[in-house]
Formats: sequence, structure tokens, C-alpha cells
Amino acid sequence: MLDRATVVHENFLTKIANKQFPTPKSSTSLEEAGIPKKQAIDLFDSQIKSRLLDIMARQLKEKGQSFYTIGSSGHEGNAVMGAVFKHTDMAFLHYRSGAFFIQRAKQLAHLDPVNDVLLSLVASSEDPISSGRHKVFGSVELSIPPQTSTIASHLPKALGTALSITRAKELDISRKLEDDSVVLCSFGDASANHASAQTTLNACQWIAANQYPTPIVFICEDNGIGISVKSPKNWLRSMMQDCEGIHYIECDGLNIADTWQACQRAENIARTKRQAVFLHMHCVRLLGHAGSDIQSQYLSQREIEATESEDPLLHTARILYDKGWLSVSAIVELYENNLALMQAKAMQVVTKPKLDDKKTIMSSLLPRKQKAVGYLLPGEDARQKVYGSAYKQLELKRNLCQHINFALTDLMLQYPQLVAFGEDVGKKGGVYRVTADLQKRFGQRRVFDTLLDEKTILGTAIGMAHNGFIPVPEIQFLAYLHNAEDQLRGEAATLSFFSDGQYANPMVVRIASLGYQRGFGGHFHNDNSISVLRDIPGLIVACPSNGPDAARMLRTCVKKAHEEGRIVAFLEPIALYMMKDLHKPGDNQWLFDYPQPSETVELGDVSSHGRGDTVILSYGNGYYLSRQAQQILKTKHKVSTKIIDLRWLSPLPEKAILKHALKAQNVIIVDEGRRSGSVSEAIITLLVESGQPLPHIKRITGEDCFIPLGNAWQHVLPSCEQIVSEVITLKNTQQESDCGRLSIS
Ligand SMILES: Cc1ncc(C[n+]2csc(CCOP(=O)(O)OP(=O)(O)O)c2C)c(N)n1
Ligand SMILES: [Mg+2]
Repeated sequence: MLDRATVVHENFLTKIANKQFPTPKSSTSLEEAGIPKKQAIDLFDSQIKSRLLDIMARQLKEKGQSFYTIGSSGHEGNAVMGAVFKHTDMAFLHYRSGAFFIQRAKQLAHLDPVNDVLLSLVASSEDPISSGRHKVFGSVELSIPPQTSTIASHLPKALGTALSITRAKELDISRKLEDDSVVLCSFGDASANHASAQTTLNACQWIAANQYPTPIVFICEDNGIGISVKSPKNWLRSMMQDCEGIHYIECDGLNIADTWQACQRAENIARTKRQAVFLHMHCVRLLGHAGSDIQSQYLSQREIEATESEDPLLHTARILYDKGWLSVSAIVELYENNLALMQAKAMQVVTKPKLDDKKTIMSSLLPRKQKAVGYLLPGEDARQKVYGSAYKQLELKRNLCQHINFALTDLMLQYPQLVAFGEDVGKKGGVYRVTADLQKRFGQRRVFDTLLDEKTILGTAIGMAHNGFIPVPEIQFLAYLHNAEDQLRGEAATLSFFSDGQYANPMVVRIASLGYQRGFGGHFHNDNSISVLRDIPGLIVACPSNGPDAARMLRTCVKKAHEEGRIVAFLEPIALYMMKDLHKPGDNQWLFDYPQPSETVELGDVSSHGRGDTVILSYGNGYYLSRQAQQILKTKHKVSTKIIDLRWLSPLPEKAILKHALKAQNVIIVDEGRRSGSVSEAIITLLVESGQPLPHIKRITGEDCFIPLGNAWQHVLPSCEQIVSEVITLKNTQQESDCGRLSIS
């Protein structure tokens, strides 16, 4: 079996020399498409460059000098989109959109896309987009945020960005994208089946049905196969041709004229009508899925050769030859000159530096600090006007839910680019009324209901953040974050890493979380799996236990998003939303004064309550229960305790934990998360690794179990009684061992 890259390369040269051109698949001519000579040859040049990059990637891989062989061969028709659309139209690209990338880069004369892709292939730290962290197509100047290789996971955010264009104009916020820009999003035919793609196409139709602009062009690069699995014949056409709200345009990706004409139609619809287009580009896949893919395992030799005979470069060569714009020798010369240029550049890039230390690699987990515009705290006149009759309530002691509502109101006053959205957050004001009246206060443009889909909610947040918004999406219950968690983990959190901190998608995701709803709702409404968030690099996880902390922490989170581009998961304990009392009915001890808008709690700051050599470390509901236990321990058992509310679950407030815990005789960690992979495991590791003499330590955690309906929940979550009894047991153990120590000495 011959190496297919060599076969395709040699085929091209031999067939051109023999004028053995493939038969056209479509009849659109250069005149009909209106492509001038210079433009047509320029497109061909980009196609050749893209092809040679694939061949070079494989040659370098053979020598152990490159690390990525998924190429764009067969898809080079996408060069046309790189010319038809403006470089300011944000583009979220498929990993086979190499010719698009090269052609778009020609819109800015100083760029050298071939060199940049080569640097990326060899994972050099001089690669201008990811600095050697991954082979991606990306460029800030070209409005191409780099994408991960998770199939279709870029579609939700592309739609979010499209949505943001009109919204930014309506709200007149300081924005990054031009008001008439459109969004491009390319992907493969198999990818179109993925949940992330399907939900985005559905969401796009939903938005269009709501009469809202959707200036997006979905570009499906259909090579008929996904690794080894063929798409059924006419699958995409039958799926997409009659979609209400999305125009369907098909084109022959082997014919630059046909593709050009289709792109112009797509561009016109998206740019002027502000409507969505599904641009279905038929193409072929040459060289297999990747260098490691052996096509003969699933395709016959005849099929492989038949596909190779449809090489788009041969098709473009035919078009230019037939038109009389390029002779055979000119075609060969263009190809070989590019090859020589590429070889020279490749020799250079392999000598370029690589990432070689942990600190540098990790330095882009957080975005580069930009100079952020400071926004003034809201003045009393503005507050009075916005709060209306609720203004007086700011003076009353309120519960957690109301504190968050007030904090959001003040933050929306302060930051004109802050938008709050999610399922039911608008008119209804959220299932738990946390966003009540926000829509009345700030209008439907800033506080809006989304369709029922968490991937779309988070994708909307990422996309809007690309255009200057501070999104505050709401996830209705923690369990439903997991449906869409990849949008946080694989997309939002990786953007900075793979763009060397050049791109950021700040947001504060509010999530109604955790258990203790007294039997209501079972495992979905009482989800305590936090570890899934704690291992996402760069993510801040916040969890307030009371109203004032929630308000102060939310302000810090929004500031971090605005000034540092941070992504925050803000876990709101549902069971404490309406909590009024602490020790006995009617004591109102969990109602608090609303803190002034200037007050904040900084990342890493904990709160401390009480004194004693037994320290309880907790958060959320666990903190509330510990406060109940504290009083019982004091009054009934004469045991004094100090309780630390951790507030921040990632990064953990390590300094504060060490400070309080290492001075104590006993440490009890009350962690309502599951026992495995929990916050408490991390705390114990931290204490052990400190190398200091350790106190007696005990964990009280949620069980490794889902939370059952009815009263059975009490058996799997920490309780006040458990805290009291564990503190007593630990005290007694400590006394026994202290006695032991005394008797020995
Ligand atoms: C969510 C996810 N599942 C599986 C994969 C592995 N994978 C990478 S490419 C690919 C096939 C994609 O086919 P298609 O969308 O047709 O694009 P093509 O490679 O043909 O251009 C698969 C299954 C992935 N990257 N992401
Ligand atoms: Mg495919």
C-alpha cells in the first residue's frame, strides 16, 4: 500500500502534465460566478499551499518533527469562503479548513499563514496562536478563535456570537464585532449528527421563529465520511433542505466557481437579511482521516482511487486551463514554486523553540490581563429608579435569594454589558425567583429566556463573551449542568489555553445547586457532584452559604470576569435560598442586611465564626448545619468550636485553611459533596502535604450515592447531629491520646 500523500502528489503532477483533467461535477463557470482572473489564480494558490502543508506535515511526522497529520486535502474548495467573507467575520473553523485560513490571511498583507501553520504543526512556542499547545487554526487579527477537536462543540458558541451582534448594537455596548458582520462556522458531515450540532441548528430555528436575527453561515464540508463511517446518501440534504428559519444552499466544492456563487448567495442572506444559512459544500477526503488512518481497512482500493481522481486541485487546474488563464507549465510552476517555498520554511520552523517548562505551558490557562474599563458603582438616584418600590427593601434583613437578586440588580446597573439569561429567568424570574423583576428592571434585551437546552445556554454565554458581553447564564439545577458540561470544560475553559491567553470568554454561570431540599425532587434537584467542576483548570468555583456573602462574592466574580476574563461557576445552595431561621423557628438568624454595593469578598478570603481548638471547615449547607451544631456543642457539651466558611471551592483558600487548621487540636471537615473526589479529600491532602504536625482530622461527607426522594435523603448527607457527635468523639479521642502522651512523658 503506497503512502497516499505521495500518490496524490504524484498524481497531480502526472495528470497535469498529461492534461488528464477530471470531468466537471457542476457547470457553473468563472464568468457566471464573476470571479476575475487574479482572484481565481489566487484561490488556486491557496489551495496548493493548503495541500502542500498536509504533505509537509506527513513528511515532518516521518522524521519525528511534526505531531499532527489531520489535513485539509480534498476540502480545498473552502478557500473560496476565505475570500468571499471579510476577515472581520468571526470564523469558528473545522480542522480541515486550511485553505480558508490561508486565503483569509491574504486579506492582511503582513501575515504569513503558511509559516504559522508550519509552526503549529511542529508545536513550536513561536506558533502565534497557541504557542505550541496544539495544532489549531486561529488568529486574533483574522477573527478566528482556535477550536478544540471535540466534534461540533464549537457550534453552540458560534450561534451565541451571531446572536450577540444585534444584541450589542441594540444595547449599544462597547463591542468587538462590526454591526454588519456575520459568523462562520465550519464542520464535517458526520459532525452534523452530533448533539452539539443538532441542538444548535434547532436553537437557530427557535431564535429565527422568535423573529430575532441569526447572521450565521453554517458551512458543512461534506466529504461523505467520518473516519470510517459513510454518511447515508443525501442524508444532509434531506435533513436540512426544508428547515424553517435556515436557508439551505448546496454547492460543488470541487468547482471554485460553483462554490463562489453559493458563498455569495449565503453571504448576501446572512449579511443583509441577517438570516441563517446552511451552506452544504460537497467535497472529498484525500489522504485518509489522519496519517495514522489506514483507509484500506474500510475502503476498497477502487473507492480510494476514485476519490483521489476527484482531487479539487485537478478540478481547479482544469477550470483555469480551460479558461486559458494558466498553461500546463504555469500550473506546474505554481505548484513547484510553492513546494520549494514550503520546504525552505519547513527547514526553518523545525529549528524553532518548543515549550519546555511547566510554568510557560500553564501560563495561558488564564487569559492575558487586558486593561479593563472601570465601571462606577451605581449611584443612589439610579438605584432608586431601577428598584422602584423594592428600593425600601434594601434596608430590611433578607434571605439568600433576595441578596442575589439585589446583587444582580446592582451589578447590572454597574456593568451595561452584563446580561442574565437561562431557562425561565425572564418573565418568571427563575424557578426559585432569584431573577425576579430583573427583566422588568432592565428589559428583555438584557434579561431573557432561552430555549430548554443547557448546551445552548453555555454556548450563548461563550459566544456573547466573544463580543464584549459579561454573560451571567443560569443553569436551573446542578444536575443539568452535566448535560452540557463540555461547553465549560472543553470549550470555555480551553480557549485561553489554546490561544496563549489572547482570547477570553469570561462569564459567571449561576447554578442552583446541592441538596437538603427536605425530600423534594430527588437526585436531579439535589445534586452534590462538585468534583466535576473542581478539576477544570482555571475555573473559579464559588459557593456562598448566606446572603451577604453571596452578594459580596458575586461582585468579585463579575469583576474577575470583566477585568481578567475569568470563568466562574457560582453554586447557589437551593435549600438556603429562602432560609430565615438558624436555631429555632422564628429566630430570623439567617436573614441579613444587604451589603453596600462597594463591599466584596476577595478570592481566597474565608469567614470565621466562634473560637475554640476544634475547627470545623465547611461551606454551603454544611456551614449552616455547623453553625447549628456549634450552639448545641456550646450549650449542651461546653465545647467551643471555630467554624470556617470556605466560600471558594476552587481554587481552595489554601493559605486560610492552613492558618486555621494547623493551629487547631481537632479539625472536622463538613463536606456535603460526595466522599470521593471531594473538597474534603483536597483539604486533607493539603494538610498532609504541608509537612507540619497535624491535628486530629475527621471528615463528614455526603455518601458516594445519588440523593433519594422523600426522607431517605437524610441518610446520605451530613447532618447537624453527626457534626455534634463527631466533634464529641474527636474531643474524647484527643483527650485520651493527650493523656497517653502525658503519661509517657
Ligand atoms: C465528541 C467527539 N467524538 C469523537 C471524536 C473523534 N473524531 C474525530 S474526527 C471524527 C469524524 C468526523 O467526521 P466529519 O465530521 O465527517 O469530519 P471529517 O473528518 O470527515 O472532515 C471523529 C469521530 C471527536 N473528535 N469528538
Ligand atoms: Mg466527513
